[in-house]
Formats: sequence, C-alpha cells, structure tokens
Amino acid sequence: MVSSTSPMVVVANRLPFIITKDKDGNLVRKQCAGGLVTAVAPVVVETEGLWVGWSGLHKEDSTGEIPEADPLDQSPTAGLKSKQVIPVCLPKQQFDDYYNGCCNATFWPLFHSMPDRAIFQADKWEAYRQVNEEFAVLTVEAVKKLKESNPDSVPLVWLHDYHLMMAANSIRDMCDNLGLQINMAFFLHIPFPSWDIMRLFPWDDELLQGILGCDSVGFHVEDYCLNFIDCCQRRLGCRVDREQMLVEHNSRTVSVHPLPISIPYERFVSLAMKAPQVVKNHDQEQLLLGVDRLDYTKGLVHRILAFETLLKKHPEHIEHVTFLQVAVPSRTDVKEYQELKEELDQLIGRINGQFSTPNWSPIRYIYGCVSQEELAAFYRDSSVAVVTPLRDGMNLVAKEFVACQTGEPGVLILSPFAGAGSSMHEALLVNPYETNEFADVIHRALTMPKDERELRMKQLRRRERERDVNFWLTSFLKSVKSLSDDSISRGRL
Ligand code: GDG
Repeated sequence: MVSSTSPMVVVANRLPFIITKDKDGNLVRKQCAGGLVTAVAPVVVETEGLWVGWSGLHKEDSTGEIPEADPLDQSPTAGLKSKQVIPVCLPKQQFDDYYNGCCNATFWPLFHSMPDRAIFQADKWEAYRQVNEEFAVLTVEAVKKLKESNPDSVPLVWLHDYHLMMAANSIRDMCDNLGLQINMAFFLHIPFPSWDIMRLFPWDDELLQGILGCDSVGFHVEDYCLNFIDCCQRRLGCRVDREQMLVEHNSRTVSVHPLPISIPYERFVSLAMKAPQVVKNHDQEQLLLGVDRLDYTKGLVHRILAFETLLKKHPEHIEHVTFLQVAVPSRTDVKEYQELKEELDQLIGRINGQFSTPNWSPIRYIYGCVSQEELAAFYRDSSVAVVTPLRDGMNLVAKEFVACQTGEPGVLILSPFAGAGSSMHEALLVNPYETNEFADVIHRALTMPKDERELRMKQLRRRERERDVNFWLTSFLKSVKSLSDDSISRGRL
C-alpha cells in the first residue's frame, strides 16, 4: 500500500541542488529554491527515499561524487544525505541533444501550443529516448537500494515533467524482471496540449505509450487531463472513462488526476512581513509588477505593448505609474531566447525614450535574478501584478504575489491561458493578445476602489492559503494511495 511512508524515488531532470566548485576547488551544493524542491525534498528525507537527477555537471567533468550539505544549510534539502542522491551524468553532446535539441526545442513549444516554433528531428528524439533509458536504469538502481534496506516496502517512483516522458515502461520492465514491486506516477509541470497539436509530433503514439507506463498521471488542471485522455483514445484507440478519468492500456488501467501545484504560502507571507522596503517610490506613485523567466511563452512583449497603449490612452498615469519588470535569464544559449532579449531591450528603450521625463521613467527593467527576500518585497509593495503568459502550465508568480500582499491590497491581472486562471477567479482576467482591452484592464486595476481590492484579495489569499503546496503533495499522495487500494492496475474499466 502506498502512503506518505512508502519510500519515494523522485526522478527529475535536475537534482534539488546544483553541484559546483568553490574557490578552493571543493565540490559544494548550490540551492535551487523552486516550489517543487521545497515541497518534495522533505518527503524524500522523511521516507528515507532517493532523488535521481542531473547534477549540473557533464560526464567529462564529473566524478559522480555528491558533497554533503553544509552544516549551516537551512534549505529544504539540508536533510538530504549524499547517499540519497543519485546523479545522472551524461556526455555533453548527448545531454545537449536531449535537453536543448528535444526537450526545449520540441516539447516546450509544442506543449505550449506554439507548433510553429517546434522542431521535429529524428536524431534529437533518439537522444531523448536514450537519455530517458539512462534515467530508467539509475531509477531501478535506486529501487534496488531501497528494497535492500527495506524488503517489505513498495517504493513509489515519481517521475517529473516533459523531460522524462519515456522512462516509465523501461522502469516497469526492469522491475518486473527483477521481481521488484513498485508504484509509479508522473506529473507534468507544463500544459498538455489538445489532440490537434499533439498529432503534429511524428512519434506521438510512442510518447503517449511512454506516459501510460505509469499507474497514475497528474496534470495541473482538468483541461490538460481531458486533452491527455482524448489523445489516448484517438491516437491509441484506448478505452477511456472521462468522468472517472481512467485510461485502459495494455490490460492496465491508468488513473489521471488534476493536481494544481501551489506555493509554500506561509513562507512567502513571512518573507513579506520581514522584508525591508526596496523600491523607492515618490509619493502616490503606483508600481506595476511583472516577474518571469525570459521566455516567449510568458507574453512579455504583449505586456509591454499594452503598457505603452495605457500611457497613450491615459496620459494621467505618466509620472504616477512605474512598470517594474524582472526577467530572469533563461536558456541563454538558444537563439530564439537571445532574439527575444534583443526585442525587449529595443522595445523598452523606445518606450522609455518616448515617455521619460527628467524625474521619471515608465519602465524599470531588471534582467537578472533577485533574491527571494527582494522578490517578496516587490510583490508586497506593488499595486498591480501583471501575470499574462500566452500559455503557462500553472504560474506560481500569481500565487506568490497574493501571498505577499500583507499590506495595502493590490490587484492581480491574470491571463486565462495560465493554469492559475482556472481557479483564481477574483483576478482581473485579460487576453494578452487584445492590446487595447489589456490597457483598459490595467487602468481599471490602477483605479480600483479600495473596498473592491480588499474583497478580491481576501478571497484570493484565503484560497491560496488553504490550497498551498502541502495540499498539492497530500492530494498527490492520496491519488496514489487510492490506486493501490482499488487495485486499479488489474483493470477496472
Ligand atoms: C514551470 C511551468 C508551473 C522568478 N524570478 C525570480 C524568481 N522566480 C521564481 C518565482 C517562481 C518561479 O521562479 C517561476 O515559476 P512559474 O510557475 O511562474 O514558471 P516556470 O519557471 O515556467 O515553471 C509553470 C511551474 O513549472 C510549477 O509546476 O507553474 O507553469 O512553466 O517561483 O518566484 N525567484 C527568485 N528571483 C527571481 O528573480 N529568487
């Protein structure tokens, strides 16, 4: 039976920390503060489980050694001993073909319903399959290790994201051959596209079968679940039950679950309560905020054009509103991302040149990563957060913003094309492609009466507090528990 005490093997593209060398050449852990790590690392620690992933080093530069945590380390991974970490080390070229060539050049745009940007290349797909095989071999090693120390346990293997959609069947076959009983789940952090988009991928049948190798499959929202079920039915001819969200494949029944990810809510609240003010504003100046990885799915250009339209339509905001955009460098070695950065630099330069006055510039632009403390202060001190991706699995920034709104209540503007849009009903929803309407919505947010802001923010905060990242994790554990309780794998449709 699966419970939170079943030892867990988390398998993700990356380890929960990066391994680098300090100035003396010693290996050290560098923390990555993502929501996934914060939520899942403690469960791996608690269940004495294992984490399989890429360490940040290539085979050419790695001995496979994992440093222990620094004794002063307070992060969620501090309790993770080096023997609980299984690093995946790949030759640089193979990693590049898998990661840049297939994950980011094919699946990222395709799954975000931007097929014109997707590249389909047989050799990159082959590299993806080989790397997934490598992950599968190391995952089975992890399962063996857990079984040695606890022979009666049924480990729970949890595969994460679009990097690992082809590992499950190999893991299952190898475990079956060795007589090792496991439960296996997959969670996708990005959208799952409709059949019309998925069918463009030349090897869509293999991919779907790859995911169906798991017992349980999770997506952020119901729409993505239904897209997946639809693809399985139409491409593979599977029998499906949309109401119960079940798919029958190879005499097994796979259960599908909407599991909306969230944030460590209380952590953001306490960061916001403690953080000093970092943005110095003139009296009565309002701050609009955008925080994103610099990625074409995040709709940065559309947002800035809407802000320009606002300044033209409502010149009363000139010198009274500043737009602060934090853009975290991402995939900087990829041409498309370099071009997007160029486009943004030019656009922001043009708008600042056109509207700036001696004491004010409309856009403050940070190209880089700020600390989480600073980020919490930005969230807290902004009047309006503009979270308007063209497409996004969930979007955690929207949730972090409301958690940090501990002072004067602000307004969240949200795109309906983010997973978060399907539950954060009190946000102002806007289609980022409709520039004029978008500008009007920003104006409405900036001029919204306090009682309306309060009402909306209170409800948004209550929902996010109740449905935080622990709620997500508990829901996931419940979904895999019901799996073994119902013996779904014997076929129930
Ligand atoms: C993928 C899916 C899904 C951003 N700037 C800074 C910074 N951040 C942090 C934010 C937030 C995270 O990065 C971004 O999370 P998102 O959810 O917005 O987006 P992706 O990175 O695309 O994540 C997404 C997510 O997976 C989880 O399943 O929601 O849809 O695409 O946590 O706070 N953090 C710091 N400095 C910054 O400058 N410290």
